Amino acid sequence: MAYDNILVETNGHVGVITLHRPKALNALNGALIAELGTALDGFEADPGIGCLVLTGSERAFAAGADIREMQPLTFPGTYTDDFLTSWDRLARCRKPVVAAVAGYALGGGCELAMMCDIILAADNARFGQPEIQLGILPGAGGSQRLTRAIGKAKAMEMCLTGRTLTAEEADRYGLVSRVVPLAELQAEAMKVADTIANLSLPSVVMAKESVNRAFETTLAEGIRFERRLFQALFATADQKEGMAAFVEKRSASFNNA
Ligand code: CO8
Repeated sequence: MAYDNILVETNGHVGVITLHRPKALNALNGALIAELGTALDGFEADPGIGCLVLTGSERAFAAGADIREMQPLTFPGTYTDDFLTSWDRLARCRKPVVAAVAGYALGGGCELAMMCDIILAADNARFGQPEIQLGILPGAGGSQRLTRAIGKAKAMEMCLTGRTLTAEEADRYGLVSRVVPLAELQAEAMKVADTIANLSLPSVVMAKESVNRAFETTLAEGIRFERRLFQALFATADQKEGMAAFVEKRSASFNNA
């Protein structure tokens, strides 16, 4: 499959998607989002892939939804077409996705990063929801995921004023898992993804589902959900292998079974 707005490659058991509209700071247009969905479908269906990396350029992860494309939109059109609904594809990804964010992650770019499971930020990363400055508001989950990630006070200031966070602030507020020097970002993201991709896929997918459940349910229901998944993993050969490897003091070799 040929892509015009993203680069797609496989590195061992890791699928790498690079947002690639360099002239527009990776502004996210409909064609790019459609291609992203196709690439995600491909990696999800590929049994050889255990984890994904989503990244951009050194200057921009993505500077937001494409403002030029959105400018002529109307309410009846956006409502009838359910504009933005296709963006959910990334959030529905069952395999883990590591976002490697350098430069601008603004508006839809910040929202895309927040749909990923782990955000690694380069020291030049900037996170923001500047939609308010355009007379709109975050439309791909920003007001919800940002608030859950960093709390009402900080999310409210960002959404109401458009203030951007430095990488160091994003780290301190808990938006990203850690900050690394720009030159090390891609290697570090690959290292994290490779570690995950070499674990047992059923346990990885269940762990992701279980953590995400915490945002959707009560503590008691979440704990029950986690316990059922935990119990289910004792039906896998990988649990036998993982525990045998520990007892025999060797590395485990998982088969995703
Ligand atoms: N849309 C379209 N084009 C863009 C965007 C964008 N979001 N961001 C940058 N570009 C283009 C510029 O127009 C420019 O193109 P050209 O050279 O043809 O004029 C090129 O990228 C380079 O940009 P700048 O010259 O502006 O670069 P600077 O270094 O001076 O500034 C900034 C960088 C600060 C990032 C600046 O470009 C900027 O403010 N961009 C817009 C940021 C923004 O407002 N983002 C939010 C957009 S709204 C949104 O995301 C809604 C989300 C809803 C969900 C998703 C719906 C699809």
